[in-house]
Amino acid sequence: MSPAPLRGALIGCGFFAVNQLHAWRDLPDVEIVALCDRDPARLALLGDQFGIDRRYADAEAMLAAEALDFVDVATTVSSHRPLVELAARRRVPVICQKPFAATMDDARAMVAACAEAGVPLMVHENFRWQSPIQAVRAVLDRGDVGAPFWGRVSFRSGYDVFSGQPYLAEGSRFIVEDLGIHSLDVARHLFGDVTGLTARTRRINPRIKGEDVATMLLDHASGVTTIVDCSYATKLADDPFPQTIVEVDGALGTIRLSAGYRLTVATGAGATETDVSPPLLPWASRPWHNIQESVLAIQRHWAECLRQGREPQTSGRDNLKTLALVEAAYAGAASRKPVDPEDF
Ligand code: NAD
Ligand code: 89Y
Repeated sequence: MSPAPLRGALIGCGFFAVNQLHAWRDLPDVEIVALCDRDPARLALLGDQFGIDRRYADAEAMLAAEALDFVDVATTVSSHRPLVELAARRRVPVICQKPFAATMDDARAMVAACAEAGVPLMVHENFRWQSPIQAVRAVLDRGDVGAPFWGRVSFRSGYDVFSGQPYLAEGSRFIVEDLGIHSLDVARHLFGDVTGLTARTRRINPRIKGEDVATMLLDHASGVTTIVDCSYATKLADDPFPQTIVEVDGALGTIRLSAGYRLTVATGAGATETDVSPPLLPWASRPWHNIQESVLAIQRHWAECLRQGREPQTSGRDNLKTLALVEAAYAGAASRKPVDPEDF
């Protein structure tokens, strides 16, 4: 007999949460039993769309009233710490969207609160779960190109992200905290932890407050050197949004994940080109389908880890290292000096 579905609740019924709710609905062993948003219109919209009748304007009230196996926090960053600490106090396992926290102090406090309460905590850091990125990782793991010595993780686009997420235009920080955070996590996933970082940032779009271009040079403990670059000011003939382009040079060959989800592996034995396009899930829409599929993958991973008592890949503890790279990038861009992520 299969076990009873995990009972989850979601807090924050905004722009991105709809993807999370679709993905939860795709997982037969999970049921979202309650929703929370302080905006009644958004709560009603998603409640009606997904047929979820137990609705709350206040997260504290929801956690007091519902018997939950986990809570999924899909709000923006300013509410992450109070909501994660609330879940810890209530001893409810918690997923928190990226960026996990606005400061390292907040992030450490959130990790400590969950650890002290014995509560699993995962950051919804989904880009490493995109199937094209997983395909690159699989080639690296097979050893076909030998030990990597150089890499590039690149995201360059002119896509208007501000219409769906207007808050992205308003903060003093933009691309590193919002998008570069994913690229930095992908770099960690592919090449390991980072011991040094040099960064340069620019703001090109005059209608936003934060930086929309960042170029970072990373030293990995593995000896690999990488470039992580991102831009929302790059106007291309074929905008690849939201594809991450990856290049790897290894001792025995190269990997290129190019626009159009083409994966080319070249070794002494010749070259192969594979189409690693993500599937278009029934509820997904182009060009977001790549991100949408990774939402399903990370949420499946969470459910498996929760049932098996395993630490998720992007646990709160793990994500402190990605967040430290974000802080290092801002500090390094301001000082124009190389920085050690350990200092954050
Ligand atoms: P949004 O502003 O559209 O939605 C947030 C919702 O949370 C709003 O409806 C708001 O009313 C609600 N909310 C805020 N604080 C609350 C609280 N304390 N209690 C109850 N409800 C509360 O934001 P969004 O664009 O959906 O982004 C949410 C998060 O998802 C952000 O952190 C963003 O960076 C992240 N995001 C992640 C990805 C990804 O691929 N992982 C993609 C897009 C956005
Ligand atoms: O918020 C961002 C994210 O996490 O993925 C893409 C995005 O929606 C805009 O940069």
